[in-house]
Amino acid sequence: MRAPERLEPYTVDESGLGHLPIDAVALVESREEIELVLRLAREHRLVVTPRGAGTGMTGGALAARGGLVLSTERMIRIREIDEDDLVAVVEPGVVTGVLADEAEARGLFYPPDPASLALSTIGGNVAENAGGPRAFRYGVTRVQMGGEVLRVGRRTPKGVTGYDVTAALVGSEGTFAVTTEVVLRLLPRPAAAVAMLAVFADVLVAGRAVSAILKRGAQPRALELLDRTTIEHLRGHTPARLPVGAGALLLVEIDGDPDGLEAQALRLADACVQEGAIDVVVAQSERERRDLWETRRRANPLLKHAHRHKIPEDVVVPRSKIPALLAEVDTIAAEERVAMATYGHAGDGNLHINLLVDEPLDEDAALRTRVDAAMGRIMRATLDLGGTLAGEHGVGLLKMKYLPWEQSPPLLRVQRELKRLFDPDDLLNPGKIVPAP
Ligand code: 2HG
Ligand code: ZN
Repeated sequence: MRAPERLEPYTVDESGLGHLPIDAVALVESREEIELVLRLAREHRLVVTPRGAGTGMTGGALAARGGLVLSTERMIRIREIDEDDLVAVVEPGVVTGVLADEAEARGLFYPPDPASLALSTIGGNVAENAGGPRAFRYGVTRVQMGGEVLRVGRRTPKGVTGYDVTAALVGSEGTFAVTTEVVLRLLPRPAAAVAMLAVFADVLVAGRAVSAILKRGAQPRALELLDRTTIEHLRGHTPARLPVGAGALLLVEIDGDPDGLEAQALRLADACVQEGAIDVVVAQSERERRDLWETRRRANPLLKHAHRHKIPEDVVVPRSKIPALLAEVDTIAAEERVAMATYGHAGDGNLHINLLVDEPLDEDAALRTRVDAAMGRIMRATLDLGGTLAGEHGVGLLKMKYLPWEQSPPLLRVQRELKRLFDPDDLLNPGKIVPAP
């Protein structure tokens, strides 16, 4: 389709990078149609940007060089859920939460839970290595096997045949290939889960508590941190009531057999108190537990709603360095006079530091300079602490210029060569991830 008003939704994502113009959208419904589009694109030298639901945070689905957007939103079939071998075979447009519910209805479990799970699709999750709170226990999105034309990976739990091409494809942000079908591993559904909120007066104490709690042997499936600014944005707009006066919260969840779970919850609550929590509130019902997670998932939309610009960071540091990073973020925010809200997957050392700006950035050069300086300083601090610049949002357009700060010239060269191997004409989502030399 080409009508301008119908193209508009395909020119934007959740990165805050604004609208990038495109020429047309192809709404494909099958693998054959994807093949056809890609063949025509090659013949006519047309640039193609694959797209799932457009919930990405770094511009992976934005068409950096215009051209055609290839949307897989209509490929929504769950082809198979194999309850014996614990695998699901799905089309790329299947919504993450739909697959999770479908698995749950059969006593199974699809762990990845990006905050956007009600909208985001499996194809996009695979392209971006989407994570979420449960990535702490279960890891970010990985697949066992890719498309039909180039079928990589395996359906078995184990297998080492050849190079790990699957690993190169997953997280390639639509720059190597378009996913036509995905095989995902499922798990048996944990019998029960308990969630609790540990309340801290100070975010640095909460940050220190993260590694201390884990060192005590607790094995939660999610361990999230929310700072004061985030809490104040959530308050009054979410199903769960948030404790008044909290300087920071840790949202912790354990799962397993109901028998042992209560004792485990008590030990965990005790560990939080030992490590400085002033209070611990345990969800008393499944409803309260779900409300806590719904509350957590609203952080991104509510912050976005409250500010003209919300520039998301997705850095990761070794857990023990979380307090150092948080302290540095406070210093940077004060010195550059840029407001920030920090929350995220602290168990993984993965923090979303969001720069919040209320004035129009493109009309104020001095403000732009301060925001850029703040971003750069957060990246530098992360790398100085032994961290990495992207935990689960990909590199896309937003982080591209920082990649050479983290990765050596030989490593960047290898990645450019991989891109050439998969896409010799540079037609597939060009201008992303690895900057030109
Ligand atoms: C989350 O964890 C998402 O809520 C969005 O990854 C993060 O708003 C963000 O920066
Ligand atoms: Zn996240």
